Amino acid sequence: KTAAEARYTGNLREMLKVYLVMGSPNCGGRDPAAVLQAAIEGGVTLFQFREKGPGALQGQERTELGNRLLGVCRQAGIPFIVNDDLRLAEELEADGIHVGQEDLAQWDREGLRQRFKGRILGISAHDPAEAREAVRCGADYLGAGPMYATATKPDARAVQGPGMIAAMRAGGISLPLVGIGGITPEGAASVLAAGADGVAVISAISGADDPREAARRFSRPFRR
Ligand code: TZP
Ligand code: MG
Repeated sequence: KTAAEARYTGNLREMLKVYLVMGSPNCGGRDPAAVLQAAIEGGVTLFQFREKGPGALQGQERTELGNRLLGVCRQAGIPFIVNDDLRLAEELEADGIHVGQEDLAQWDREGLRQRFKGRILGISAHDPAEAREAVRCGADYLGAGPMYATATKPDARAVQGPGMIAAMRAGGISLPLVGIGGITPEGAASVLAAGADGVAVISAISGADDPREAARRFSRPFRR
């Protein structure tokens, strides 16, 4: 078993509860490692490094930041997933990869799954047909969105709402699943009620004045 396999064959549904997605452009000039650390203290259960958008780091700087954030995750015992960049995921020995439908189109199904064998494979889906396709690709979990209006991803598809998750569940999609897009602590309840295992969040945590408290608010529904 690889280190990633040994560590993260755990319960993916549990890990997906409060899923922080971010990169340096989302942290308002603060050190992303400090933002991540605070968010984990507040209850983040999984992290995705998504270094995208205006001002995103490239090349060596991007790799170095990834490595630092990986270190924070390892220290805290939460999985570290890379968005889109398969080579970066391999270079960093990330615990998984998350790809969109556009990225998926570049790969034959078996190729992508084989390449990340033993690691977490997340795939975005915008409707039940895309969800079924993601399942055929061997996805371990789905990201469904956008739940609500978002300013973070300018090329996001039309808002689907929590109803899309209910439609996926009704259509027989039983895979671990998170909602994404414009989710606030208030908006999270409907996403979970629709059948999501958790919520994936960028701005409501990484852009918050107090990322620890923001993460805490997202993790509250899961405490008992
Ligand atoms: N995919 C669909 S919406 C979105 C992504 C990456 C952006 C989510 O960001 P925020 O700030 O939580 O709306
Ligand atoms: Mg993508």
